[in-house]
Parts: sequence; structure tokens; C-alpha cells
Amino acid sequence: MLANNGRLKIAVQKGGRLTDDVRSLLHACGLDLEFQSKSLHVPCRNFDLDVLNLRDDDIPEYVQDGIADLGIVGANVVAESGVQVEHLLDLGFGLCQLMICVPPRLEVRSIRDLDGYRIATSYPRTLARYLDQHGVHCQIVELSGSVELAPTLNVADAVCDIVSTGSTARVYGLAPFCTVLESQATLVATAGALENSSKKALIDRLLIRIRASLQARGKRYMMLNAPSTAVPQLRKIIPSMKSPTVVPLAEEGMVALHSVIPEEMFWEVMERLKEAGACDIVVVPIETIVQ
Ligand code: PRT
Ligand code: ZN
Repeated sequence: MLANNGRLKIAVQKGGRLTDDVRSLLHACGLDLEFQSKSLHVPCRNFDLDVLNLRDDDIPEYVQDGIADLGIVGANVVAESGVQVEHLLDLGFGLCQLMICVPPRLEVRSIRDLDGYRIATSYPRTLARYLDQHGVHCQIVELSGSVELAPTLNVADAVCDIVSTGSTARVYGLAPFCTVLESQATLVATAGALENSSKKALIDRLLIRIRASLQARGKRYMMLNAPSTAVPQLRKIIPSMKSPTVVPLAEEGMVALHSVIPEEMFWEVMERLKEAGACDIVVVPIETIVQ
């Protein structure tokens, strides 16, 4: 049992699809954590926080019961667990969809056409809610794994499973038909942690860091030099967060422009910037943006 020592406890997936992104996020928040492969409990050395490494399916319940104050887990897992937790933030990774996929022989055009079919899934509650909402009656066949195989084995007529690229469904001859749930990794909290003022203060501090790290994702800091007469034209080209910073250079009539830009935008605008008079263009990564 973990000590209730006033430190924040955050439950994360110990080894799976979310693990690398979660650890990079915590690292980008400046948290000094040393993950050992087997350890359940990782204390942070420079913030009042302990990380609990768990199977993702256990995270919602640990958070609901207050064993962990916070958790990072797929929204699909939270939805299926049926637990009561506070949703704090979507984290922008682990993006996927829970979809009903069908073999072509089923010839379904609308959701109503699924009536009477057997659907295999590891998400029986989420699927049942969805079918209910649409007034469709199916037999839900609950499987814990290899759901895609169910139509081939004639265990079910269709499946409801997580789809990301869609390649697994294709390999099994299944076509994505409709989306039951859009999902991504989310930060959730136990209701109690938000009522406890010292815990809430720690959560607020952590949230500022997480938001700042998410803000910086996919952004670059660009610096360039140009004649001051070129500034109006350059401002039209630069997709800046707000307005670019313009500072005079020692050389008469020359300025430096600094701006935050979306990562993918640089190569699109680079030639136009040069044509408009920009030179010495430098683009560097950003770790954090606090707004
Ligand atoms: O061991 P533990 O219980 O902790 O992990 P797990 O095996 O239950 O989950 P894991 O690590 O596979 O996934 C963790 C979370 O990642 C999920 O709950 C989702 O929120 C998210 N996620 C994102 C995915 C996918 N993408 C994904 N593609 N989870 C599973 N898949 C599987 C899917 O089940 C199917 O088998 O990948 C296959 C489909 O992928 P595509 O790309 O072929 O469509
Ligand atoms: Zn799991």
C-alpha cells in the first residue's frame, strides 16, 4: 500500500502504446523520473509526485478509488470502465477510434442494417450504449483479444475494435463501417484530489507544465534577418502565433524577426520569405510555451 504522504500520485501505463508518449510528456514537464522496467512506483526527485506504473485497464479504477490522484489513459478505456473520474485534459497522442468493422459480404449501408447481427468486441459496454442510442439490436460477443478473427471463425458477423491506421482490419478482410467512439490519451483525476486544496495546488502546477508542453508540440522558433522595408511583406507570409518580434540590428536599415511557427509550415513559406528579402533564417525547436 502506498503511503498517503501528501504527494501527488499519477497512474500511467507501464508498458504499451501510450508509455513512450507519457514518459516524454512527463520529461518535457521538467519532472526528474527514473523509470526502471519492473518498478510499480517511481518517485519524482524534483516535484511532490510519484508515478504508478500499471496496466492501462486498471488506471480508471485506481483513479476513481483515489489510490492515484491522476491518471493518463485512453478515453476508450475510461468509457468502457464506467467509472466516475474527472476529465482534465486531452493530450493529443494515442489517437484512435473504436469502430464497427464489417466483412464486405454483410452489405450493410446504414447502422439499422446491423440489426440482428452478432458483433464481437472487447468493449461490450461502450458498444451496447452506442447500439442503444441508435435503437439497434445486436448480439454482443465479448472477447478479450484477437477480435478481428471472429468473423473468419464464425464467432460473430462483425467486430467492434480499436482502429488507428486501419491496416489490421484490412488484413482480416474487414472494412471500417462506423465510429462508436473517438479516443486519445486523456488526463483524468479523482474527484477527491480536486477538493483537497494542497493536492489541487499541485495538480494546478502540473497542469500549467503539461499545457505548456502540449502548446510547444509541433511548433518551431524562427529567426531571420531582413531589410526593415521588407517587414510588411514578411509579416503577411509568416504564420506567427501573434505578431512577430521585430528588433533592429547594428547594421543600419536591417532588422531581425522572431516568430513561433507550426513545424510543417516552414518549408512551405521558406522560399517566399527569401524572395521577400529574408536571409540568415534559423529555425530551432521549442520545449515549452507558457501562455
Ligand atoms: O498491457 P496493457 O493492458 O496496459 O495494454 P493494452 O495491450 O491493453 O493496450 P495497448 O498498449 O495496445 O493500447 C493502449 C491504448 O492505446 C489503447 O487503449 C488506445 O487508447 C490507444 N491506441 C491507439 C490503440 C491503438 N492506437 C491501436 N491501434 N490501442 C490499440 N490498437 C490496436 C487495436 O486493438 C488493433 O488490434 O491496434 C490494432 C489496430 O491498429 P491499426 O493501426 O492496424 O488500425
Ligand atoms: Zn489493457
